[in-house]
Parts: sequence; structure tokens; C-alpha cells
Amino acid sequence: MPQLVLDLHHTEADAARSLRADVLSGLTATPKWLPPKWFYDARGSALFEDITRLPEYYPTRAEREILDGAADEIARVTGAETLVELGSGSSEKTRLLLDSLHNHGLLKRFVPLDVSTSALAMAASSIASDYPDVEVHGVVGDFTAHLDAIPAVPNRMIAFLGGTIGNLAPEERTVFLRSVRETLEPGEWLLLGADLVKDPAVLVPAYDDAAGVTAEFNRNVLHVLNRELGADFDVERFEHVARWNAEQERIEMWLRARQAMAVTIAELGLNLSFAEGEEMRTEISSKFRRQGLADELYAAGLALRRFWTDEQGRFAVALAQV
Ligand code: AVJ
Repeated sequence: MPQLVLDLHHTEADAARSLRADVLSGLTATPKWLPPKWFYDARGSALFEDITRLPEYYPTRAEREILDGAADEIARVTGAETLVELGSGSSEKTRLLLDSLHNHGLLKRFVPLDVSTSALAMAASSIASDYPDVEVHGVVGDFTAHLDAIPAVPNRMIAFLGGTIGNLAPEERTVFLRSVRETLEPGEWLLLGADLVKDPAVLVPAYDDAAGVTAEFNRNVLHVLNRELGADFDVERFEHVARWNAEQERIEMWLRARQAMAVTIAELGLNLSFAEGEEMRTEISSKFRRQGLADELYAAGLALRRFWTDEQGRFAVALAQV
């Protein structure tokens, strides 16, 4: 029987509290904004899975291509015995890493960390049954708050894939990378997936696809607020906007009110008004350059050891060491 443990560092009550705090501070700010983590209820997670298969959305395929080619070298260079995965999500790319660590006779333990108990339990149990000699130690937690819950065992590699680092603002990235550095011991590893700066003619359609899946994904956060906080957003009256911010080198997603509206968030006792055309920011997705990433890693105490891109140079996987 495989060893399977789940640690709960983040309960439903914690999530409810942090949603309320985020919505209260974001929707009373100017401009209004919401953190992207609230996209991912069951419907939002399914819509994101659909996004990863869209012709315009290259990051998932590009990262898979990189990991396919680099997994062997990653195992050889790191000698990692424990793979920690932040925001475990879909496990397909994880399995490339698990397989290669396993084939090299290294893999002892897999530690997925995710805010969603149900997503984590599914990922953890499917890995546990497919790798019977590997200990699976899931952590329900938030990667910006609970890295200290990662078990202190030797020879770890933390994988943070998919380009999710791009969701963090520069100051949040600094804090996050320092906390990774603090969590790891000298010699241990960070494997980081990051989307690269490129022509906005490629970037914008990746976040504004022809089939309208990303638009539904973006509006989904309003369904989440309606259900979880008793809000009365008229979701279809918000239009999806994706634009390239050239100064900050990031894609931004916004929701634009098609007309003036009053919105009540019952559980917060909050009454809001939207002007016609008013935009609320729902996500930033920062794009990186090799040197900038190396500098940010270095500033956090992490040394860049390997850097791979896909054939077309769209996406990068960086391997850094404490
Ligand atoms: C999951 C954060 C990497 O920023 O590309 C996809 C989320 N948003 N389409 C990204 C997303 C719109 C995605 N990350």
C-alpha cells in the first residue's frame, strides 16, 4: 500500500476569509481589481484546462516540449529525491519529471501543494497509485503563505510550472522567491516555468481566443462572487478585455462594464457602482526575459544553473540552485 499523507494548512474557512478580505480590498480600490486565484472553482479549473488546449494558447504546449527534452538532464543535474510541486494542477507535466527521477532511481517522495483540497486529493491519490514505491505527502496550502509546511527532507526540488509566477506583481515575486530560498537548504533546487516577452500579436490572442473560452474564464470570477458572497453581478454585462502592458511587460485581463451598474455583495454589506466602460483588473500575467529572471533569482539567493526554451523561444524553464 503506497504511503499517502495529506496535511491541511488551509481550510475552507481560511479560504472563505481570504476571499472576503480580497474582495473587500480589491473592489473598494480604484481601479477595482480581484486576485486571479479566485478564478479556479470547479468550472474555472475546467475552463483553464480548455484554455491549455486552445490553438492560440501556446504556453502549456511549449513548456511540455521543454520538459520532454530536459527531464533527463534535470534528474541528472539535481539528483532530487523529493519533488515538491507548487499549485499542482493537472499532473501531466509533473509525470514527465516524476518518470525521469524515478527512472534514475532517485525518487523517494512527491509533495504536491495546492489550495484546493479536492484537486490535491485527486492528484495525490492518482500519483500514489501509479508510483507505489513513492511516498506522497500532499499539503493543502497557499504557495504564497505555506512553504514552511513542506517537509524538511534532503535533496528537494521545488517545481513551480505553467508560468504562474507571472501572476505575481514584482514585489510579490521578490517575497515569493525569498521564501523559496528560505525554505530550501544549500544545494537544493527550484525549477521554474516562465513565459517570455514576445510579439503582442502572439501574446494578446493567447489571452483573447477566437472561441471565447478565456472570456468565459475571466467572467467566471463574477460567478464565484455571486455564489460565495451572495453578490448580484449581471455577468454577461461585463466584457472580457486582454491587453499588453508594454511598460510592465505583462498581459492584463480586465472586465469592462458594458453599461452603468449597481452591484451588491450581500455577505460583505457592500454596495458598488460601475460606470459605463469602467474596467476592473482580474489578472496580470507577466512575461520575462532571461537576464531579468536570472537577476531576480540571484537577488533572492538563487543561482541560475540551466535555462531551456522551446524551439520557437516562446517559453522558458529555469533551473536554479540555492
Ligand atoms: C495559469 C497563470 C499561467 O497566466 O497564462 C490563462 C492563467 N489566464 N489564460 C496564464 C491564464 C488566462 C495562466 N496561468
